[in-house]
Order: sequence, then C-alpha cells, then structure tokens
Amino acid sequence: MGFAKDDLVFVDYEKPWRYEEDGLTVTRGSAWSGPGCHLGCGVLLYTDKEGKLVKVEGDPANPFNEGRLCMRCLNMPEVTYHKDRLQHPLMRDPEDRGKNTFRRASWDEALDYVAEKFLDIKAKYGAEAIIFAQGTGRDIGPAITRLAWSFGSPNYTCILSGLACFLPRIAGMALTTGTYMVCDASQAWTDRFDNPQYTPPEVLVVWGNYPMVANNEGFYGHWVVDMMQRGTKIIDIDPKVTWLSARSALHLRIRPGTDAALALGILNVIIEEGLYDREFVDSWCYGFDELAARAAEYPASRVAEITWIPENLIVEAGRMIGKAKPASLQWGLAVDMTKESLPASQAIASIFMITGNVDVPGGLVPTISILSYASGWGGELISDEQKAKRIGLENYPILQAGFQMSQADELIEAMETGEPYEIHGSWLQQTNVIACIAADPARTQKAFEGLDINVCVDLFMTPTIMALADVVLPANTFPEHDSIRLGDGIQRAEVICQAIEPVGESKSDMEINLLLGKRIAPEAWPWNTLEEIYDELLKPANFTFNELKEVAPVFLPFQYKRHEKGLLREDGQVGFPTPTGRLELWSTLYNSMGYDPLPYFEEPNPGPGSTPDLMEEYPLVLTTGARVWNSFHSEHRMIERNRAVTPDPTIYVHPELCEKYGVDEGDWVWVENHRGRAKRRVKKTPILGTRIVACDHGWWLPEKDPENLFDLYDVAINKLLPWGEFGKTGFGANYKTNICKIYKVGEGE
Ligand SMILES: Nc1nc2c(c(=O)[nH]1)N[C@H]1C(S)=C(S)[C@@H](COP(=O)(O)OP(=O)(O)OC[C@H]3O[C@@H](n4cnc5c(=O)[nH]c(N)nc54)[C@H](O)[C@@H]3O)O[C@H]1N2
Ligand SMILES: Nc1nc2c(c(=O)[nH]1)N[C@H]1C(S)=C(S)[C@@H](COP(=O)(O)OP(=O)(O)OC[C@H]3O[C@@H](n4cnc5c(=O)[nH]c(N)nc54)[C@H](O)[C@@H]3O)O[C@H]1N2
Ligand code: SF4
Ligand SMILES: [Mo]
Repeated sequence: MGFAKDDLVFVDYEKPWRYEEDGLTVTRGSAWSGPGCHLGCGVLLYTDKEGKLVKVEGDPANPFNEGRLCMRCLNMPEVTYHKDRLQHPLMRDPEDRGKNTFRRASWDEALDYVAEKFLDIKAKYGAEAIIFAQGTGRDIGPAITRLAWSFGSPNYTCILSGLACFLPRIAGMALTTGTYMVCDASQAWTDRFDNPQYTPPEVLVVWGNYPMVANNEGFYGHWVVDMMQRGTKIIDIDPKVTWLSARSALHLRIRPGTDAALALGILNVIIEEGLYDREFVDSWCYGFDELAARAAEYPASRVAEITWIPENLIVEAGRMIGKAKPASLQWGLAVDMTKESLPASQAIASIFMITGNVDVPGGLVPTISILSYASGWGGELISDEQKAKRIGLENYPILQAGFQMSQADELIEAMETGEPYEIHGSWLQQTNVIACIAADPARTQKAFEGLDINVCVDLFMTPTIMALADVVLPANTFPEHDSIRLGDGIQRAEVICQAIEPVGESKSDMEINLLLGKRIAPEAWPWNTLEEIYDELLKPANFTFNELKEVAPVFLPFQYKRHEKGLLREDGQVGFPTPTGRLELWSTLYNSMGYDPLPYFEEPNPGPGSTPDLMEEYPLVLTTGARVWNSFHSEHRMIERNRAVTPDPTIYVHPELCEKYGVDEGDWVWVENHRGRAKRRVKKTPILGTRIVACDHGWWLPEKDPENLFDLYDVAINKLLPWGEFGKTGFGANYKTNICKIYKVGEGE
C-alpha cells in the first residue's frame, strides 16, 4: 500500500521546521543513524551562531516520543564532534591489513579505486563475487540495496549467523498471517492514547525483550509505561529481573532458548480450558485442531521441566491471556536468537490469533508499509538470472518469501570454500563485523582476509576496519545530513533534517552510495543531489522532500478490523493475505516448502537438555547481549559520557555462584566454553538465579593498541559462538542460549 498526500494525517505544529529561540537556531526532525537506533524519535537540534550543534532535545509536539529522549540522543554533540570521528577517506595496501598504515586519500581516489576493483572482479567472476553487508536496521536500507542490485550482486546481507535478528519473528508471523503485526500502543493515532477508538491492552506480554532499553523495531519502550499507567498488566518473559519484571503481574523466568515450549504450553492451557475465541477461530483461523493436537504434547508439567518456570505460573499466564480483552504482545530478540526460532515465533504469534486479539484496538494490528522501500530499493535493476544466485536461496526457500538477504552462514562458507562460487570482495556499511555481529570472529576475520578487497563505511575506526579494510569511507551522523524514513511498520514518514555542516570531509551514506553508484552502475544513479534522490523516492506519494520537511512526521490513515472490510488482501476479499485467506495456525506455506507446518520445540544445543556431557565441564547456561541504555551494539565505546555507565565488559553472576567459583564483584574472569574464552568483569547480583549467567556483547577497547585490534580477542564474547549451527529454515542461531564456565583471570593474563 502506498501513501498519497491527500490521504495523510498531519501533526498540528505551531512552529515551522526551523526557527530561532534565545539566540539559537532550532531544527526540527527525526533521529536516525548514525549513530544507530531502530527508532526515529522527534528531535529539536539547537545550533549556535557559529553553526555548532550545542544541544538536542526531544520534540514534545511529535506524537511518537512526546518529547522524551534517551541519553544516546541527548549526548549527540559529544558523538558528532568526537576527536576519533573519521574525517576523510583512508587507504591502505591490502598486504598491510592489520597494520596501522592507513594514509589519507581524496574521495575521488578512494572511490575510483573501489570502482575499478569492483568492476574488475565483476568482469572476472561475476557481480555476485562482491557482497554488500550492513549491520542492524539503520538508515541505509534503500542506499545499499540499490548499490548491490544496480551493480548486479544478489548478495546483500548482514553477517549474522542464522540472520537471527527480527527476520525469524517476521517469518514466523508474516508467513502464517500474510502481514506483520505489532502491539497497538496507539502509535497509529496522532492524538495517541486520547483517541476515542483506542483501548489499552488489559494484558501485555513482553516476551524476550526489554523495550525501555531496546526501543526495538519501531516500538518506543516508554509506551509500555504509558500503557501501565492506563491499567495494563504485564506478563514479562525474561530470565532476568529488571525494572519492568519487578512491576509485572507475572514474571516468567524462563531458561534461555525454551520459548517455543513455553508458548506451546500456554496455547495448551488456553485451548484445554476453553479460553480461546471460538467465533474468531471459526471465522478467521485455519488448522486449529491440528494446532490443538500439537499443543497437547506440551502439558504445563512438561513445560515446567523444560523451561524452569513453575507449573502454576505457566497455567496462570495462559489464563490471564485467555481472559484478557484485549491482550497484546511486544516481543524481542531473545525469540530470534535460538536455533529453532522460527517455530518459536510461530507458536507465540498463534497465542494471540486463537484468542482473537488481532486487528482490534490494543491488540496486535497489521502493519501497513508507507512505501515498499523497507524491503529494498531497486529490485527491478537486477536480472532474474543474477537474483537466482543469491547465497542460501537454493537450500532455504523461505528466503524467497519477501526476504532479500543472503544466508550469512552459507556466505561465510562460500568465502572459505569457493562453493557454490568464489567471493572476492566486500562492501561493509554500518556494521562492525568482527567486533559485534559475526559469530566466531577469528573464523570470520580469516574469511574476509581471503578477499581481494574490503571496503568499510563507518563513523569511527573499528577493529573490523583495522583488521580488514583496504579503503575506509567516512560517513556522518544524523544532524549532519538530510534523509527520510518511510515504513518500518509504524506507518508514518519522517524526515531527518540537516542542522550542521558535515564534520571534516564526511558524507551521508546515501551520498557515498550515490557517488560509487555513479561509477559502477551510472544508469541506475542519474541524480546529482540527495534532494533529487528523496524526491524520487517520494514521487509515488506526490510529495517533494522539501514539502515533507515542513510537515513530517506524516501518518497514514488508520482503522481497525481491516480483515473484515477486505482491506488486507490485494483482491479486496475479506480475510488475511494468506493462501487460505485465514490466519494459518497450520501453515500451508511451510508445508509446501517441506517444513513442519506446526510450531515445535527443540532443545537448545548446546545446553542442559541436549549435551549433558558438555555441561559437566561447562555447567552454566550463558545468554549474551542484553541491551544497555548507553551504547548501541559496539558503538559508543569511545564516547566518554556513555562509556562511564558501563566502563568494562561485564558478566552478571549470582552471589552464590560467586562464592562457589571464588570470584567477587569487580574481579576479571574468563568466560569459557568448548569454542573459546573472553574476559569479563564480575557484577555480583541475584538478578539471574544460580544456573544462568549473562554477558554483554559488542566489546572492544578503543583506547588500546590498534594493531592488537583494540584488544578485541580478549573481550569478544562471540568467540564462544559458532558459525553454521542455525535453524532448519535458515533462520535462528544460539546467540542467547549457550553454555560456559567461569574462572578468575590469572596475573599478567
Ligand atoms: N553475542 C551477541 N552478539 C550480538 C548480539 C547479541 O545479542 N549477542 N546481537 C546481534 C544483533 S541483533 C545485531 S542486529 C548485530 C548488530 O551488529 P552491527 O549493526 O554490525 O553493530 P555494530 O557492531 O555496532 O556496528 C555498527 C557500526 O556501524 C557504525 N555506524 C553507526 N551508524 C552509522 C552510520 O550512520 N553510517 C555508517 N556508515 N556507519 C555507522 C558504527 O560506528 C559501528 O562501527 O549484533 C549482533 N551481535
Ligand atoms: N540501547 C540499545 N538499544 C538497542 C540495541 C543496542 O545495542 N543498544 N540494539 C538493537 C537491536 S539490533 C536489537 S535486535 C534490539 C534487541 O533488544 P531486545 O529485543 O530487548 O533484546 P535483548 O536486549 O537482547 O534481550 C531482551 C531480554 O531478553 C532476555 N533473554 C535472554 N535470553 C532469553 C531467552 O532465551 N528467552 C527470553 N524470553 N528472554 C531472554 C534478556 O535477559 C533481556 O532482558 O535492541 C535494539 N536496541
Ligand atoms: S529511542 Fe533513544 S536513541 Fe533511539 S532515536 Fe529515540 S531517543 Fe534516540
Ligand atoms: Mo538486532
């Protein structure tokens, strides 16, 4: 579904997008990369007479965040003007990878070199021999996909095992419902919670997510607090005690990686006790009896054993959800980061389908993309023949169902083995591959070392750049450039407005891709300015960039019960956009691809249920990467004010475990398993019980020796994680369900 100017809903602004206040100039806009975040909160950027950014505040008039901001946005001046910002292109002899021998280059020299190498590789091995990788959802979706596809490479990806972030949840829900549905926190309405059509959920299940910290995937965490203030009760499914769990009606302290079993157990309670919505199921669901039979294999007693959650709490959760009108779900990464994550998502989503909490106020609402830009720009530029070469497509047919990325594990293997074909170059934009996203960083580094050229586009020097890059291109932060943000399930369009001159010679990612695009696929990049590009992207909406700037964010009109009105299917029929027209509890699509059409649980491996022998040596369950307020992945490690909040890589250890292993608060320990070890500093705390420990991720120490890769290999927790152990569908990997032991770091180590 597109958007057209005449249909849109506008915010009532008293002031123009730029105005003067107390001797400062204020520029209104949204915040979106860099640095990273999934949201685009409304910001007011204050600049002084010299044109310097002096402060950033939340825009109270923006219905999305209503004036609120996290420290990462509040501290933008420190990020933007940091002394370590990359300020001009750098080049290094490929023989010198790992050595700090970069030299300054001009944009023309750097881009000409990249273009020449890329075109040469294309001529010799085909365009598929260059991969184009980004990290998490920052703002380059359209820029990088157009660059890859116009060049002719089908290998656009992120270097994450099992593509285990968000995509498993999307697959688990969208392939069975035909749409992706999100928690209705009134975000579609400009008058938000005051909208007369809106009701907050009676029960909100927060599953494997800490929304206030993560603000993930378009959902602003503080909306949970807003809903709680309006009476919403929380069921929090998280092994850890948090601010939210302490204020929840129920806290299910789940064993990592067993979410599918819990969901099937909850389904069973709801079905056995007749708490599902019969009328809704009869009218709109497909395969209920089959799902009921599968769920019956998961009685609460069995699920309690698997998940380590007391049986009575599982039953109570089922009853609370079954009786609530409406109930809703806000889920997160922990659902994706286990091997069989897709059936876990499928099971969790089914709970809200059989209870009829779909397409209703305060339930789960189908998203509308404002323009089809989120799934890439320029899909028509790549030939079918090239498209078919995407790594992973052959073995993992779900990748064809609207997903654009190559399967990362297979890609690493292709880089190592030359099968099914050789990979010769990489374009790494907005991703710190070996310090954060990849499993087994040493193996990953080696795979990239084998390529003829690696190009990195980043804001700062990183271990990935130091280890691998031949060419480094300096990008810039959001106050330094114009950009737009469309879609993302929130059905609003935003503008990122430039408020200051770029630092040094840095450029926005879109401009960088335009400049390279002109060299490697000129016919696909006819524009000369960013404004021309954004005008092009906005053309279907009958908007220009400058018009949108005045009024953004703009919202699509919204309504509930669209499935009853024939508004969800392209053919205008009632129902959902699936082959059966119903919500498929038994998936016809999975079945046609040879997968189990019903959700199931498989023991996480390694783990106490699958590798008891390994547990003798590594008795603790390890979960990694729970988000923190002050940093975004491996970013912000050099930003003083942010770093001060978590100065060191941390492991959370229960006091009883501390005693058992002879370690104490502040001690440095090795966290080790059969794959490797990493250093962490002990935080002695009862928040995780006595069988689970948790480590943060994305660590490197910018203050340390660049030629020792900023001590990356001392502190990289991903050394304990493997490549190649992903789910049957190609999605899911065990980033959050592993095992380890801990012991004190010896003197001098
Ligand atoms: N153990 C463990 N590992 C994990 C996770 C976990 O939970 N546990 N989580 C995983 C998940 S879900 C994800 S999505 C990945 C994320 O992985 P990545 O997205 O690769 O995250 P970073 O490592 O922070 O790399 C981002 C890089 O982009 C740069 N950057 C930021 N903004 C911009 C910009 O606007 N332009 C450019 N050009 N560069 C920019 C930053 O400086 C940084 O170097 O990490 C994964 N890694
Ligand atoms: N500040 C900040 N915000 C971020 C990011 C960041 O780096 N920093 N990264 C962004 C990205 S790319 C992503 S994907 C999101 C992720 O953000 P979230 O979806 O919130 O994911 P996590 O913070 O990794 O984990 C959420 C909770 O899951 C719990 N948990 C761990 N293992 C399990 C399990 O097996 N099952 C269950 N049910 N719970 C478990 C953890 O204790 C944690 O409290 O955050 C985004 N937002
Ligand atoms: S969620 Fe926080 S970091 Fe992200 S845009 Fe909003 S204020 Fe900024
Ligand atoms: Mo992510």
